[in-house]
Amino acid sequence: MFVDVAKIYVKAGDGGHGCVSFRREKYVPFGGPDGGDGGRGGDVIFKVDPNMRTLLDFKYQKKYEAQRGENGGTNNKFGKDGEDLIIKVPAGTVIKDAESGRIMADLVDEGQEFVVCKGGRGGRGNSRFATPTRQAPNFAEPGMPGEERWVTLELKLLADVGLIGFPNVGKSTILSMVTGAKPKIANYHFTTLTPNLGVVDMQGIKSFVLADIPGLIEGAHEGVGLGIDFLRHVERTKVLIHVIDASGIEGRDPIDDFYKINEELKLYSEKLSKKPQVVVANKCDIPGSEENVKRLREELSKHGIEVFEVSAATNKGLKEVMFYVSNMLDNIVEEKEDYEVYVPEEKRFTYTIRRDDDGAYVIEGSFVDRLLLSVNIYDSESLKYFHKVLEKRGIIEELKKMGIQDGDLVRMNDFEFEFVE
Ligand SMILES: Nc1nc2c(ncn2[C@@H]2O[C@H](COP(=O)(O)OP(=O)(O)OP(=O)(O)O)[C@@H](O)[C@H]2O)c(=O)[nH]1
Ligand SMILES: [Mg+2]
Repeated sequence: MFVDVAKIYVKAGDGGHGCVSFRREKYVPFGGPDGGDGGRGGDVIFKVDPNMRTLLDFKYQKKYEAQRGENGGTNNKFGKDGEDLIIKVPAGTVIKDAESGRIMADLVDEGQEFVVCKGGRGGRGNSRFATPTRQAPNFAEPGMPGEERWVTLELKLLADVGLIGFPNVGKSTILSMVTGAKPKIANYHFTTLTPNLGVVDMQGIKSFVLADIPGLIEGAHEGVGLGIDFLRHVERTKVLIHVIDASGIEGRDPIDDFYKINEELKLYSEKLSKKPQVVVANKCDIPGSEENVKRLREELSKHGIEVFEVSAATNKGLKEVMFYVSNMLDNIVEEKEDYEVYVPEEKRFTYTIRRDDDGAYVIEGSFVDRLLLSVNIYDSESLKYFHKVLEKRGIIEELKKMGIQDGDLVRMNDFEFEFVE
């Protein structure tokens, strides 16, 4: 099965929590703090695997989570870092942030890697909070959560040249004649259901990759026929070989065919419709095609498009096409992909302050959630540290600006306290 789009959930590992612990030694009644730091959570990383051809794996597994960091231990033992999770993808996979639809990475080269979610930092253990005046800190930091997001994966085949045209015009026949690929060929429409790739390797030319996609028909951009889904796979090509049935055996006019397909291309993507084209007038072994080739030549010379007289079935005229195309490839300057890489803001800890109906100052947000995890409200040292963090973050200052007075109530989730200057 050929799968070329997928939406998956990825989450990096959370950091391990710092540990609260005190040394216990024989004959030492009051040991110092010895709680170790938590380990870092593992990252989620995409990596190009040259053996993969489709995104089929992602049809079955949709959730990917890296390992969390271990919690810190007693005796200043560090928690082990979580292992990174490496997700293999085929070359040509575009990674998008599902929420914004923006491109985060385009993985093209063998072995190329991209960190899509960073693991959370481990929390510091209580031994790190010991100071000359705070010899027995009864609190530690919790680990930071790992980043998480939904991403869409889109496979865009890596081919230099694409074969396009109506169904049954002989695209797959051409691929089978000039490359080692063995696509299905038959005398009916939509024989080809998924893209095929082959390498054109002839003496005297630089080899290139040729892609054959399912046939297009009028209304393709609206999803008629196999729709335009497969046009994605010729987006990276540099040249299009537009195959036209010159025999007119199916009752269509070859010149009409040319314009109709180009109209569909344009409706799908302006960029695609501007790619250089070469026209292959195929099935020239069928009587009556000569006249059509002449008309095609006349018409397309207006657009500066070369028309080749071909009989793919008997392998006539194909070599000339491949030489011509290869020459075109040599002369096309590689254009830079013109998208902007989207780097989502790292999840920072945020908070807001507002007044409640009862006059209390309410502080809420992820910063508060995390801070409260590290507070031991039964421990005065811990509360002092807590107060210090509020001060450092500028929250006390902000409260004062809002007009807070001694004795006013401050509420953070379930935790309330009276403000004292
Ligand atoms: N007479 C003649 N028949 C040809 C020629 N090239 C291809 N055919 C026949 O045309 C039919 C369609 O060929 P395919 O290569 O499957 O066409 P396609 O464009 O890939 O078709 P779809 O995959 O359906 O879009 C087959 O029966 C081929 O044998 C040719 O040069 N001359
Ligand atoms: Mg085909």
